[in-house]
Order: sequence, then structure tokens, then C-alpha cells
Amino acid sequence: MSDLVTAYIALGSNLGDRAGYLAFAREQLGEHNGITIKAVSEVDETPPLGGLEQPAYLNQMVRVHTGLAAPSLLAVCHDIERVAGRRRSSKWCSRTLDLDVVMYGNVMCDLPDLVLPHPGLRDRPFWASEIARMEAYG
Ligand code: A4P
Ligand code: MG
Repeated sequence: MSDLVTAYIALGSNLGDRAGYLAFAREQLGEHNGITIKAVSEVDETPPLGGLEQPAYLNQMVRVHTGLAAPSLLAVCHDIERVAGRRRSSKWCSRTLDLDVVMYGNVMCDLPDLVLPHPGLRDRPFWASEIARMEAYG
């Protein structure tokens, strides 16, 4: 099992049944054959970043073990967003469900479709504190 990688996936929702969408994401990740959820942070309500006028977000961090390659893990995240009715109208617009791969092991990359660690880690204090609180519980 040494080929399993620890990854962190950030969940976000600011439209509709926000808590329900986060629960849906956790359920879908947990049911995937190649993904095991190891820990989840508390849910935080956070003011919208990005300067657009939009509703507050619910954010939550999930730690997983996965045998999937990073692009495949991101593809699973996009599939879950799609099923949750996510519409990509413009960058940083309101969304029913957003799943970002924040970290994938120690991998660092800057590809057109995949940047690791996620650049948002630099300016989203709630992501760092969700990870820290989760780690404190092991
Ligand atoms: N992409 C590249 N690297 C990654 C990665 N590590 N994880 C690409 C996920 N996606 C990654 O994403 C745009 C493109 O980023 C994808 O094609 C993917 O291949 P998207 O989900 O289609 O669009 P987006 O979510 O609008 O853009 P982005 O850049 O992911 O925005 P963020 O960082 O998700 O920001 N305020 C609060 N309080 N809480 C939030 O969660 N989120 C956003 C969106 C804005 N304001 C927020 C929050
Ligand atoms: Mg995103």
C-alpha cells in the first residue's frame, strides 16, 4: 500500500443547499474505489474572496489516501462538480460545488490544467487552518 498518496481536497459551496453539497462531495469521494477519506475538517463559513459580490461560502478540507494519479483525482473532482450541477460561467463565480486539489503528496507542478500545490493556499487562511485543525486530531 506504499503507493498510496496523501492528498488534500478543498470543498466549497455558495449556492443552494451548501451543507448538502459538501455532504454530497464527501459521499462521492468516499464511494470512489481509488479514494479513501482519512479525515475531514470542520465546516467554515467564509466571506467571498475575489472581489465579486456573492453569497458567503461553506468551506471544508478533506484528507484522502489515493492510488489515483493527480490528473485522475482532479478529473474525479470535476465529475462530482458536474453531477452537483456546477455551471462554469466565469472564473470565481458563485458555485453549487467546487473541489480543488490543494496538495497531492509533495508534488509540485505548473501545468495548464493542474497547479500543485494549489496557488490559493497562499492567500486562503481558512484552508491552512482547516488543515492544521485536522492534523491536530491525527
Ligand atoms: N486547476 C489547476 N490546478 C488545479 C488544482 N490544484 N485544483 C484548473 C483544481 N483545479 C485546478 O477551475 C479552473 C481551472 O483550474 C480548471 O480547469 C482546473 O483544471 P474551475 O474549478 O473550473 O474554476 P474556478 O473554481 O472558478 O477557478 P479556480 O481558479 O479553481 O478558483 P478557486 O481557487 O476555486 O476560487 N471565497 C471563499 N470564501 N471560499 C472559496 O472557496 N472560491 C473561489 C473560487 C472564489 N472565492 C471563494 C472561494
Ligand atoms: Mg476550482
